[in-house]
Amino acid sequence: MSAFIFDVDGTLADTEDLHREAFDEAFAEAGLDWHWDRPLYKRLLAVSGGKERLRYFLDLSGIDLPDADARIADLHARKTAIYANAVAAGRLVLKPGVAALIEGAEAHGIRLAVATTTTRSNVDALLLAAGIDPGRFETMVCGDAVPNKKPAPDVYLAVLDALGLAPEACLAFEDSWNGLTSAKGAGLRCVVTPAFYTEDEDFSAADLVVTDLLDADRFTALVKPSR
Ligand code: XBP
Ligand code: MG
Repeated sequence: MSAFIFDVDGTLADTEDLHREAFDEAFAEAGLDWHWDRPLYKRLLAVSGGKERLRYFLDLSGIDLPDADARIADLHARKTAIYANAVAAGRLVLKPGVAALIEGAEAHGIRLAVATTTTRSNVDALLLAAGIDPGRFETMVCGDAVPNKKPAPDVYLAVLDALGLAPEACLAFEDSWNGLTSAKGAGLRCVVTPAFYTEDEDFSAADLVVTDLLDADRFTALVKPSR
Protein backbone atom coordinates (compact mmCIF):
# COMPACT_ATOMS: atom_id res chain seq x y z
CA MET A 1 0.00 0.00 0.00
CA SER A 2 1.23 3.47 -0.79
CA ALA A 3 -0.10 7.01 -0.97
CA PHE A 4 0.50 10.42 -2.44
CA ILE A 5 -0.05 13.27 0.01
CA PHE A 6 -0.69 16.63 -1.63
CA ASP A 7 -0.23 20.13 -0.34
CA VAL A 8 -2.82 22.48 -1.86
CA ASP A 9 -1.73 26.13 -2.13
CA GLY A 10 1.12 26.41 -4.61
CA THR A 11 1.12 22.67 -5.34
CA LEU A 12 -2.27 21.75 -6.81
CA ALA A 13 -2.65 25.31 -8.13
CA ASP A 14 -0.82 28.62 -7.87
CA THR A 15 -3.37 30.08 -5.48
CA GLU A 16 -1.58 32.56 -3.29
CA ASP A 17 -2.13 35.67 -5.37
CA LEU A 18 -5.87 35.00 -5.29
CA HIS A 19 -5.69 34.55 -1.51
CA ARG A 20 -3.88 37.92 -1.38
CA GLU A 21 -6.60 39.60 -3.47
CA ALA A 22 -9.32 38.06 -1.29
CA PHE A 23 -7.64 39.36 1.88
CA ASP A 24 -7.45 42.83 0.31
CA GLU A 25 -11.12 42.74 -0.69
CA ALA A 26 -12.13 41.68 2.83
CA PHE A 27 -10.11 44.56 4.29
CA ALA A 28 -11.76 47.08 1.93
CA GLU A 29 -15.26 45.75 2.71
CA ALA A 30 -14.55 46.16 6.42
CA GLY A 31 -13.49 49.77 5.87
CA LEU A 32 -9.83 49.08 6.67
CA ASP A 33 -7.14 50.91 4.70
CA TRP A 34 -4.78 47.92 4.74
CA HIS A 35 -3.32 46.88 1.38
CA TRP A 36 -1.30 43.71 0.86
CA ASP A 37 0.80 44.13 -2.28
CA ARG A 38 2.94 41.31 -3.66
CA PRO A 39 6.23 42.20 -1.91
CA LEU A 40 4.43 42.49 1.44
CA TYR A 41 2.48 39.25 0.87
CA LYS A 42 5.70 37.40 0.04
CA ARG A 43 7.04 38.50 3.40
CA LEU A 44 3.80 37.56 5.18
CA LEU A 45 3.87 34.06 3.64
CA ALA A 46 6.63 33.22 6.12
CA VAL A 47 3.67 32.49 8.40
CA SER A 48 1.30 29.77 7.19
CA GLY A 49 -2.39 29.98 7.96
CA GLY A 50 -4.52 32.98 7.04
CA LYS A 51 -5.51 33.93 10.59
CA GLU A 52 -1.94 33.53 11.82
CA ARG A 53 -0.72 35.60 8.82
CA LEU A 54 -3.15 38.40 9.72
CA ARG A 55 -1.84 38.44 13.27
CA TYR A 56 1.73 38.54 11.98
CA PHE A 57 0.77 41.53 9.79
CA LEU A 58 -0.67 43.38 12.79
CA ASP A 59 2.50 42.69 14.79
CA LEU A 60 4.80 43.75 11.92
CA SER A 61 2.80 46.93 11.32
CA GLY A 62 2.41 47.82 15.00
CA ILE A 63 -1.39 47.88 14.63
CA ASP A 64 -3.24 47.49 17.91
CA LEU A 65 -6.61 46.11 16.79
CA PRO A 66 -9.22 46.11 19.55
CA ASP A 67 -10.84 42.70 20.07
CA ALA A 68 -8.21 41.26 17.72
CA ASP A 69 -9.15 37.56 17.96
CA ALA A 70 -12.76 38.16 16.95
CA ARG A 71 -11.87 40.71 14.27
CA ILE A 72 -9.30 38.35 12.76
CA ALA A 73 -11.81 35.49 12.77
CA ASP A 74 -14.44 37.68 11.06
CA LEU A 75 -12.05 39.06 8.45
CA HIS A 76 -10.75 35.59 7.72
CA ALA A 77 -14.24 34.13 7.36
CA ARG A 78 -15.15 36.84 4.87
CA LYS A 79 -11.86 36.37 3.00
CA THR A 80 -12.56 32.63 2.78
CA ALA A 81 -15.98 33.27 1.23
CA ILE A 82 -14.56 35.79 -1.26
CA TYR A 83 -11.80 33.36 -2.24
CA ALA A 84 -14.12 30.37 -2.64
CA ASN A 85 -16.48 32.41 -4.83
CA ALA A 86 -13.60 33.48 -7.06
CA VAL A 87 -12.39 29.88 -7.35
CA ALA A 88 -15.89 28.66 -8.16
CA ALA A 89 -16.06 31.36 -10.85
CA GLY A 90 -13.03 29.77 -12.54
CA ARG A 91 -10.23 32.13 -11.48
CA LEU A 92 -7.74 29.26 -10.97
CA VAL A 93 -6.54 26.27 -12.94
CA LEU A 94 -4.64 23.27 -11.63
CA LYS A 95 -0.88 23.29 -12.25
CA PRO A 96 0.37 21.31 -15.26
CA GLY A 97 0.28 17.57 -14.68
CA VAL A 98 -1.81 17.60 -11.50
CA ALA A 99 -5.01 16.13 -12.98
CA ALA A 100 -3.10 13.39 -14.83
CA LEU A 101 -1.05 12.61 -11.73
CA ILE A 102 -4.26 12.04 -9.74
CA GLU A 103 -5.57 9.76 -12.51
CA GLY A 104 -2.25 7.93 -12.74
CA ALA A 105 -2.08 7.38 -9.01
CA GLU A 106 -5.56 5.87 -8.95
CA ALA A 107 -4.71 3.63 -11.91
CA HIS A 108 -1.77 2.26 -9.89
CA GLY A 109 -3.81 1.80 -6.72
CA ILE A 110 -1.95 4.61 -4.98
CA ARG A 111 -4.09 6.19 -2.28
CA LEU A 112 -4.66 9.97 -2.27
CA ALA A 113 -4.58 12.41 0.63
CA VAL A 114 -4.34 16.14 1.29
CA ALA A 115 -2.20 17.85 3.94
CA THR A 116 -2.81 21.58 3.91
CA THR A 117 -2.78 24.68 6.03
CA THR A 118 -5.66 26.21 4.14
CA THR A 119 -9.35 25.97 5.00
CA ARG A 120 -11.23 22.83 3.87
CA SER A 121 -13.85 24.77 1.90
CA ASN A 122 -11.05 26.28 -0.21
CA VAL A 123 -9.82 22.80 -1.12
CA ASP A 124 -13.29 21.61 -2.11
CA ALA A 125 -13.88 24.76 -4.20
CA LEU A 126 -10.60 24.28 -6.06
CA LEU A 127 -11.13 20.58 -6.80
CA LEU A 128 -14.79 20.99 -7.79
CA ALA A 129 -13.93 23.88 -10.14
CA ALA A 130 -11.40 21.54 -11.79
CA GLY A 131 -14.01 18.78 -12.13
CA ILE A 132 -12.39 16.57 -9.49
CA ASP A 133 -14.56 14.97 -6.81
CA PRO A 134 -12.94 15.76 -3.42
CA GLY A 135 -14.09 12.28 -2.31
CA ARG A 136 -11.29 10.79 -4.40
CA PHE A 137 -8.96 11.91 -1.59
CA GLU A 138 -9.57 9.47 1.23
CA THR A 139 -8.06 11.73 3.87
CA MET A 140 -7.85 15.51 4.05
CA VAL A 141 -6.29 17.25 7.02
CA CYS A 142 -6.83 20.99 6.66
CA GLY A 143 -6.45 24.32 8.43
CA ASP A 144 -7.18 24.30 12.14
CA ALA A 145 -7.45 20.49 12.40
CA VAL A 146 -3.98 20.33 13.95
CA PRO A 147 -2.55 22.53 16.71
CA ASN A 148 0.60 23.60 14.87
CA LYS A 149 0.57 24.56 11.19
CA LYS A 150 3.43 24.05 8.70
CA PRO A 151 6.45 24.04 9.07
CA ALA A 152 5.48 21.86 12.07
CA PRO A 153 5.01 18.21 11.03
CA ASP A 154 1.57 17.90 12.68
CA VAL A 155 -0.53 17.96 9.50
CA TYR A 156 1.50 15.22 7.81
CA LEU A 157 1.61 13.11 10.98
CA ALA A 158 -2.18 13.38 11.19
CA VAL A 159 -2.54 12.24 7.56
CA LEU A 160 -0.20 9.28 8.09
CA ASP A 161 -2.17 8.31 11.17
CA ALA A 162 -5.47 8.48 9.26
CA LEU A 163 -4.05 6.44 6.37
CA GLY A 164 -2.46 3.92 8.74
CA LEU A 165 0.73 4.08 6.68
CA ALA A 166 4.41 4.53 7.52
CA PRO A 167 6.10 7.58 5.98
CA GLU A 168 8.30 5.31 3.82
CA ALA A 169 5.17 4.17 1.94
CA CYS A 170 4.18 7.70 0.97
CA LEU A 171 5.32 10.62 -1.14
CA ALA A 172 4.53 14.24 -0.30
CA PHE A 173 4.09 16.98 -2.91
CA GLU A 174 4.92 20.52 -1.79
CA ASP A 175 5.80 23.96 -3.14
CA SER A 176 7.31 25.83 -0.18
CA TRP A 177 10.04 25.65 2.44
CA ASN A 178 7.36 25.60 5.14
CA GLY A 179 5.66 22.63 3.51
CA LEU A 180 8.86 20.75 2.72
CA THR A 181 10.03 21.19 6.31
CA SER A 182 6.69 19.90 7.59
CA ALA A 183 6.82 16.82 5.34
CA LYS A 184 10.44 16.08 6.23
CA GLY A 185 9.64 16.48 9.93
CA ALA A 186 7.13 13.66 9.50
CA GLY A 187 9.78 11.46 7.86
CA LEU A 188 8.35 11.68 4.34
CA ARG A 189 10.03 11.82 0.98
CA CYS A 190 9.04 15.03 -0.75
CA VAL A 191 8.81 16.30 -4.32
CA VAL A 192 8.79 20.11 -4.63
CA THR A 193 7.27 22.09 -7.51
CA PRO A 194 8.00 25.72 -6.68
CA ALA A 195 5.21 28.28 -7.09
CA PHE A 196 5.07 32.00 -7.92
CA TYR A 197 5.81 33.15 -4.37
CA THR A 198 8.17 30.32 -3.38
CA GLU A 199 10.54 29.87 -6.33
CA ASP A 200 13.56 31.36 -4.54
CA GLU A 201 13.16 29.35 -1.32
CA ASP A 202 15.64 26.74 -0.07
CA PHE A 203 14.62 23.28 -1.27
CA SER A 204 17.93 21.53 -0.57
CA ALA A 205 16.14 19.06 1.73
CA ALA A 206 13.82 17.89 -1.09
CA ASP A 207 14.14 14.45 -2.67
CA LEU A 208 13.27 15.95 -6.04
CA VAL A 209 12.66 19.49 -7.28
CA VAL A 210 10.69 19.73 -10.55
CA THR A 211 9.24 22.58 -12.57
CA ASP A 212 5.95 20.72 -13.14
CA LEU A 213 4.15 17.49 -12.28
CA LEU A 214 3.91 16.27 -15.88
CA ASP A 215 5.07 12.70 -16.56
CA ALA A 216 3.11 10.99 -13.79
CA ASP A 217 5.10 7.75 -14.16
CA ARG A 218 8.15 9.49 -12.73
CA PHE A 219 6.29 9.95 -9.44
CA THR A 220 4.30 6.73 -9.30
CA ALA A 221 7.62 4.86 -9.73
CA LEU A 222 8.83 6.41 -6.47
CA VAL A 223 6.17 4.55 -4.48
CA LYS A 224 5.52 1.64 -6.89
CA PRO A 225 8.84 0.39 -8.29
CA SER A 226 8.16 -1.53 -11.52
CA ARG A 227 8.76 -5.25 -11.14
C1 XBP B 1 -1.01 27.74 2.44
C2 XBP B 1 -1.35 28.62 3.56
C3 XBP B 1 -2.70 29.16 3.71
C4 XBP B 1 -3.16 30.00 2.52
C5 XBP B 1 -4.41 30.77 2.82
O1 XBP B 1 -1.37 26.45 2.77
O2 XBP B 1 -0.49 28.88 4.38
O3 XBP B 1 -2.73 29.95 4.86
O4 XBP B 1 -2.14 30.96 2.24
O5 XBP B 1 -5.44 29.93 3.25
P1 XBP B 1 -0.77 25.10 2.01
P2 XBP B 1 -6.24 30.23 4.61
O6 XBP B 1 0.39 25.50 1.13
O7 XBP B 1 -0.36 24.22 3.15
O8 XBP B 1 -1.91 24.54 1.21
O9 XBP B 1 -6.54 31.70 4.62
O10 XBP B 1 -7.48 29.36 4.51
O11 XBP B 1 -5.34 29.84 5.75
MG1 MG C 1 1.85 25.17 -0.32
